[in-house]
Amino acid sequence: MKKQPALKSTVAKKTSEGTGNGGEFHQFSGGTHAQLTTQQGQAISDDENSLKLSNTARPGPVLLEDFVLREKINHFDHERIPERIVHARGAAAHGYFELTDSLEKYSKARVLSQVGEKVPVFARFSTVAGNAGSPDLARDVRGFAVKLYTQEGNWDLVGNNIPVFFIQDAIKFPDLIHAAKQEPDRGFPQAQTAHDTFWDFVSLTPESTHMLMWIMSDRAIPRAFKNMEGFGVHTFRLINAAGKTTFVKFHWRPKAGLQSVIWDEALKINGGDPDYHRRDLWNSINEGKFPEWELAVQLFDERFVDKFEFDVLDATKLIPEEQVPLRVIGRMVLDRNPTNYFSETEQVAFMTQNVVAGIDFSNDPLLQGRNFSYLDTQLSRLGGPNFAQLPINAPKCPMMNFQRDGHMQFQTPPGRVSYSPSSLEQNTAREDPRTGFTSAKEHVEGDKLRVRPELFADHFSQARQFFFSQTETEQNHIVSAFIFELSKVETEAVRLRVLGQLANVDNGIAQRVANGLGIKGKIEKVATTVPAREDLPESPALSILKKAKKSLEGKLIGCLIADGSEATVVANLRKGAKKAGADLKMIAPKIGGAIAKNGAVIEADFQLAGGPSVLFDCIFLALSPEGAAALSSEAAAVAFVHDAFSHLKVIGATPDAQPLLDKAGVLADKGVVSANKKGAPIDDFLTRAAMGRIWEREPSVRTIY
Ligand code: HDD
Repeated sequence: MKKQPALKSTVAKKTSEGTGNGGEFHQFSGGTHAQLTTQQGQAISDDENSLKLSNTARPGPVLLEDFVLREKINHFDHERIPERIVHARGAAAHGYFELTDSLEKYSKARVLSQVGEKVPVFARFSTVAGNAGSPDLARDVRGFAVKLYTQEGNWDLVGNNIPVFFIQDAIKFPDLIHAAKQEPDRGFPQAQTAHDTFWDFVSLTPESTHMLMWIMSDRAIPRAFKNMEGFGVHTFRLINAAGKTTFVKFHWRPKAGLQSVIWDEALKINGGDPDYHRRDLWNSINEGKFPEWELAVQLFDERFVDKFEFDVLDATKLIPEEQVPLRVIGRMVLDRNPTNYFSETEQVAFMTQNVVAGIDFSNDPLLQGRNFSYLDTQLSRLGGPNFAQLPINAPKCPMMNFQRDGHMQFQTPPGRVSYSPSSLEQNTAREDPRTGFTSAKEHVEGDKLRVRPELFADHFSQARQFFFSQTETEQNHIVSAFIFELSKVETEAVRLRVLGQLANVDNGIAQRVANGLGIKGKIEKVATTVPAREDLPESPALSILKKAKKSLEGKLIGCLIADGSEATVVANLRKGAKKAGADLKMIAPKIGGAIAKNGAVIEADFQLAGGPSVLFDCIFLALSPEGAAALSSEAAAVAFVHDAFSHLKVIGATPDAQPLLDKAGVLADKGVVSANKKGAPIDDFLTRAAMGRIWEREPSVRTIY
């Protein structure tokens, strides 16, 4: 990047003629400022007007000679690079990884064996199907990619927030993505799987069934990036100093706990704040509430591989935590927002093939294909083979080789020698088998064939295990999601085929979805070679709700105010929220704030129409009788309360807010915390809100099929 020259110029009245801004320089900050220059460093005298053959009264033609204009427009014309074919929509942050438990016995990688060493990281979270400008709350898998700049080179753990994948072999990836992205003839719908091509493909690809259960679950609509688990998905290998290998799966576990939104809420957040997730990440870091995850591993050997019901190299299967427990070995903290979105978040190039000595690949055919794809895609996205020199991609350890030249070569390698072996110069870089990357030794023999291993053929058992490991509420949400998605599918045969695949998981699930779609008649199972096993034990670790954290830490409370609200109620709520670690936001009819009963101004963070309750985890109505009366005929206020109720949120209210609760159709339950005498039930509200949503309310606000 070009450095701004140190040259300073003092602001002065512009004396030259013909400026369009009253003859003055633009000057907003006072004092001195850096000189604006071209890319070539020439100082710019006028950034407001192109060079014209002109007189002061009328503009004449613009002159081709104007290199300032041409350079500026030319650069602008080339500001975009191709967005990622998948995971185009993303947000990222810097931070560090710290090892807390050494895996030296299993891996010679420094990052996995030196306890206490802090390794810089850059983590990017993303949706998969949507284009770069699509909303954050699409129902989708979230990318969870972490670049660890270790002292032994970059290690990229390019994972997702779901531990399994749609397909078993990389050769199907282009088909999967073509089916999921906007349909090629019409260019829509984007950022969603609720359309014919996606369901057509997956209904003909039974190996997707387990993943479908996950993406129809609330895992696909997380509350925030900080509330997501991350998974390396594939089985990798660790290699220790003696060359012994151990299989490993990587897991990121969020300190803030798992949390998701409700589907109707997701739909509305996409309108209310399409940047909901990236804003939350940015704000959390800005406010010093650094998102944090534990890194945990599942370690296993050949003996486990032989006895496991499925193939550990099949990316559509997971290994239940109950079978191979997680061992926590470190933590990742994200504590710095990017300085520039394009330079860092857009130009970062994650690649599965970036591993360091001590970590190795397995023969998972999906992983093997990925190892080709990621380097290849960077070449077209970043324009040439020197993208690793971009600051965000460059390793933070010494890097020396004889790769030379190419587009955008920023280095100036000295000397005559750009090859190896060589003898002309001292101290040229050499390979070293003792310290260098070595692959796990493996004896392989067989026929050259295009086949899938036999153990890969069971597509339904873990789908079934996942469904029945969920709470009743979560199962209901999965069923509703299937109904929603399939109701957007126009081709009846596709809907029926999906039901036929679901029947392979469980007849009951298929029947519930059919009921919700209004499809009558017997569901025809799609033929399968391996029926679902019914003997796999439930795995509570697969449920979000079974391990949800009951806390207000990091949550957002939305408080509705209007003229006449009591300032002390708001002050007490603020105090209580702070103590609970939550953030309190004020929503008022006017962004200028509300005039409290005592005449003070209560500042607003949101204007009512721009601060719908979907943006908050729970709401409080701090209203006076006049305020409640006025807001009862304000559709946005009624919707604010009604939505919070139907999204099962805890609602706190001053007694005077009752008319608004009534207008919004709020029925008394344990999540509606309203004092019936003077005073505000702040403590009760905060205690109740910390417990999370009121799941028992759900059957009273929407049909459960
Ligand atoms: Fe991929 C991007 C995760 C299968 C090909 N992938 C990408 C990103 C994530 C994943 C998180 C975004 C990285 C970023 O933030 O820049 N991908 C996965 C996971 C998979 C997976 C967890 C299965 C376990 N991917 C997969 C396959 C292929 C690709 C099978 C191709 C054969 N993925 C790509 C890609 C992308 C990508 C086309 C697009 C942009 C990029 O790489 O840098 O190469």
